[in-house]
Amino acid sequence: MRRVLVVGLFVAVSLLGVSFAECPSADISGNCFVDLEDFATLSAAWLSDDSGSPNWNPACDISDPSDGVIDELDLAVLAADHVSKLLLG
Ligand SMILES: [Ca+2]
Repeated sequence: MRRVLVVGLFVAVSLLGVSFAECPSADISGNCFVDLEDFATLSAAWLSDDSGSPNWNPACDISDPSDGVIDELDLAVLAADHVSKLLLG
């Protein structure tokens, strides 16, 4: 019984690690795809910043490093991840 639990835990942790590793950084919606849903969410937060903008969404601050502004740096990350998915499948 103990062996089954250990193996089950190992498999669960391994699967979680794989699923997190495969999700692109620009996956704002959390569905592991960079698609129009992510683009729409980023668009809704466009040019907002973390100083009190009503449309600020910290999940959209995907530039590296994150800088507290939703701008072309975040859009570039989203576009690169989207194109990467198209080219690599
Ligand atoms: Ca940013």
